[in-house]
Amino acid sequence: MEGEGGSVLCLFDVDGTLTAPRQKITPEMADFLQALRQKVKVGVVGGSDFEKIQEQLGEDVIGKYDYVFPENGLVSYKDGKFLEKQSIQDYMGEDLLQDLINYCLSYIAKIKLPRKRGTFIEFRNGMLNVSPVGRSCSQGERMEFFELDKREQIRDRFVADLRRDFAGKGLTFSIGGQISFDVFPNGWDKRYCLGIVAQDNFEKIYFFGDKTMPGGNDYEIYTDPRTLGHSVSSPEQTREICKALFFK
Ligand code: M1P
Repeated sequence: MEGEGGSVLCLFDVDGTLTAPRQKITPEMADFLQALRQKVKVGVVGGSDFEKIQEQLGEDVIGKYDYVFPENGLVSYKDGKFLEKQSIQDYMGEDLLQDLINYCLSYIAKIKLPRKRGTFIEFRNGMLNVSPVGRSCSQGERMEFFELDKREQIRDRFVADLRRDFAGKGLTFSIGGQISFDVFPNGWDKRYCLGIVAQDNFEKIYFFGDKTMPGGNDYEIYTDPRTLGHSVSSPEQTREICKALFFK
């Protein structure tokens, strides 16, 4: 409960909002969220898959938060229990899926980068995650690609070409992290989790995220009329805003 009034849910993005990108949550932030849970329900909604969210938020992540939504909520947990998951292959069909995978692999094969590693496409339940450098890069290689990408817009150009060549196929291309972008059916962005929490009839749903600009993977849920959106630039700012909202 918030103050004296109605039922409240706070939904948090993970990377850049609760943690530094792809890093573990700090003990201070983890403790703060448990204190917040005494006042409101707390959920996390990340673009990453369950394993990465678990690495970042802790082994017992589903026991620590009221809702855990990996992959934008295409996989869902509530009160420590698995709820449901989607299947991108069932939804898209093998034909379109393979056209997309083949396109991405050919595109990546034609880019010369300072370094390439492995896992260029990660196949998840509700999305494909595509990384030109490869997800198995080290932290140093990740930062090297991220800096290069800022200068040369490698992902922006890749995504622009995909949007042009897959126009009308019902797909969304979303840049949420540092070395990759996500591809999923239209509507399978972070708003997807709002459909799941709707059954719990919250009076207010706050959302906190850092990629809230158009094209960012928090944009849709941040601007959705069902949420009270807050744009943050660091975990520290997330904590300060929550303190002002819920601990006064
Ligand atoms: O949560 C934001 C993004 O985090 C990762 O991105 P990257 O590895 O590029 O930094 C990925 O898990 C991505 O799917 C996710 O959107």
